[in-house]
Amino acid sequence: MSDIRYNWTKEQIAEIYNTPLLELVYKAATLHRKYHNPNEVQISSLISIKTGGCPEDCAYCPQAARYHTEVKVQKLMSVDEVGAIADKAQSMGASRLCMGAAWREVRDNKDFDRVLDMVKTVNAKGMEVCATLGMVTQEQAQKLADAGLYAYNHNVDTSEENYSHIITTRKYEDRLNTLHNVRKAGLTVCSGGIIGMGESIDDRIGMLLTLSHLNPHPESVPINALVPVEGTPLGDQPIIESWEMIRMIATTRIVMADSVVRLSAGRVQMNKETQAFCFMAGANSIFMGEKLLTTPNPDANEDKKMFDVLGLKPREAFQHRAKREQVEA
Ligand code: SAM
Ligand code: DTB
Ligand code: SF4
Repeated sequence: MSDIRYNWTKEQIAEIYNTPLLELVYKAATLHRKYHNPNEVQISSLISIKTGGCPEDCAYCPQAARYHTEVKVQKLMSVDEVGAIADKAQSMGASRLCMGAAWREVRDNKDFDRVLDMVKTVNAKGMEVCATLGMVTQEQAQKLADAGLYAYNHNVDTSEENYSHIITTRKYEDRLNTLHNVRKAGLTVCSGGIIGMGESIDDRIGMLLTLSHLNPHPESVPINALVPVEGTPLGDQPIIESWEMIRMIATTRIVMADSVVRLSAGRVQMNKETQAFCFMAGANSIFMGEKLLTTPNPDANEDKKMFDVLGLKPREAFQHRAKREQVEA
């Protein structure tokens, strides 16, 4: 049976998720080696191009206007500012840059035109450019693609069943529609979710079921550990156990063998041994830089040290599917 499948059942994913941990990691690591170079981890950088004041009610998010957090609203950055941050990130080894805006959806206005210019500027540097701007229509996604966007990030975040407990201002279906629009515009898809929000194991499995039934699979799957932020409804959630993150990453690696699995938010809460275990289990990207969008991230020099200790090399841009073609040849 092919490793790349779009018809996993809930029972099959549950069986994988519940495999004894060391056996699970071994299976995931075996597939990881088949489809990816295990000595490479992509360094990505995040820029919050427009921060805070978001009308949505995502229970985890410090940028939602309705929650009282320490996030200060900042209007859309200039193209020059973004260009300068991209240069710095690239000099630190980043081959991908993700621009995030605290928007519910993209509107066809001057701000969007400016984002298109940002995309052109960063694309010209030879980096994979990703954007996460909320819901988009197919026409808007096409404009982003024409400007040189490589990927669009839009997370399903959790299972369909759990969605309304986390977000009420839009539906799961809206999320899937945007992913469809992005795919139709020929962009690569980046979609994953968050664990540690109080969801059940069934919800984690349900989320992977949704993602693995997308055909093609999202080329990029970020797995975030909740960063609990004071003032948000999930501000008091306990930090998840490292083992849960490792288990989730390994399961993701197995059900979407040739996707890039991103060890995303929550690394400040993890020691280097846990992160090494995540790389072993199939994670092949991290966000580097002092901040994610609004919350802290490990120190870049510490990350460099971790790469040295583990003998990891930064993965270059545009490597996707090269290995799969090799496997299938
Ligand atoms: N507004 C756009 C949207 O919601 O699609 C883009 C930005 S939004 C901040 C991108 C993703 O960041 C969310 O879908 C969620 O998965 C993740 N995220 C936000 N706050 C987080 C937190 N406190 N901990 C972990 N992940 C978080
Ligand atoms: C994703 O899945 N994680 C990143 C990126 N995609 C945009 C964002 C994490 C944000 C964590 C909370 C914050 O820093 O505001
Ligand atoms: Fe807004 Fe995105 Fe935060 Fe939801 S996750 S509140 S849509 S910025």
